[in-house]
Amino acid sequence: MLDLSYPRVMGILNVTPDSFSDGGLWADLASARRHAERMSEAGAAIIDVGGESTRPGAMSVPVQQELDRVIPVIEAVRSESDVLLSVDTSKPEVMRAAVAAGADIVNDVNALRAQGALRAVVESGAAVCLMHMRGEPRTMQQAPCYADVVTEVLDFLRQRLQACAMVGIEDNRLLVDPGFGFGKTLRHNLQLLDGLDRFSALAPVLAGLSRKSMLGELTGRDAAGRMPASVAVAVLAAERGARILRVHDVAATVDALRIVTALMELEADG
Ligand code: 9MG
Repeated sequence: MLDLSYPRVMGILNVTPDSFSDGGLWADLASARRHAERMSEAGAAIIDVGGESTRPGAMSVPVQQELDRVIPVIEAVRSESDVLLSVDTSKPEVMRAAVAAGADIVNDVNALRAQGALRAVVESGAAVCLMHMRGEPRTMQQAPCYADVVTEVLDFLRQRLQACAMVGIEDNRLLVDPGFGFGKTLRHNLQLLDGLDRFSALAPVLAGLSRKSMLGELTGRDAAGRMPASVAVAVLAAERGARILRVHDVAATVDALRIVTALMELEADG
């Protein structure tokens, strides 16, 4: 459904009161719609709608609350635009309702490990992004430890791809994501970025680094001041093969990725 021969941008639309960077900004329907429209006009190929924060320390919300947050937004954006929509959720009930409301992709930070999640995706016909997370958001940053983070994350994603294949989710519906910041230290995140090119052998790679705390650790800036570092790291990820960049700052990232794309086209021309 999307040409991934060059890197594309996924714009973040959190309809939550407590996300780490934009919590509360787009919580009412009118501002969520406007923000989706602006991101789409700025060149986002996908809008990722989330109704539960996955920041470190975040608590899970009840299914009905998540449904009440995301479904009206998905219905509204779908009724006025053809932009691809993904739903950021780990709950099978939300996956099913979101796809029925017009979502095209399930973006699951839990890689379809919840009971019933694999079935919900097979039956919905949606594409899916399988992300690696060690632990759960509430506790994941408590002393994460790996012998070899790249190999362990690759092994995990390989197993989740196999689980998808076994229930009949076709390869062309699958994306993988190493899960920057999800149960990883700064060093783990840098090792994953450095080794990102190894993930493309599994499936097209989605990378989410935008405004994350690793960038705060490196630059000393708060979330609002991390745009330049976010754009830089999106370019580095794209150069290492990432095909979808999940970002807050759509216009700046689209501009930067045009340069990566132009270089890719130059190389392809010989
Ligand atoms: C929901 N969400 C927050 N961070 C993310 C990331 O890095 N990747 C994906 N796929 N989803 C994310």
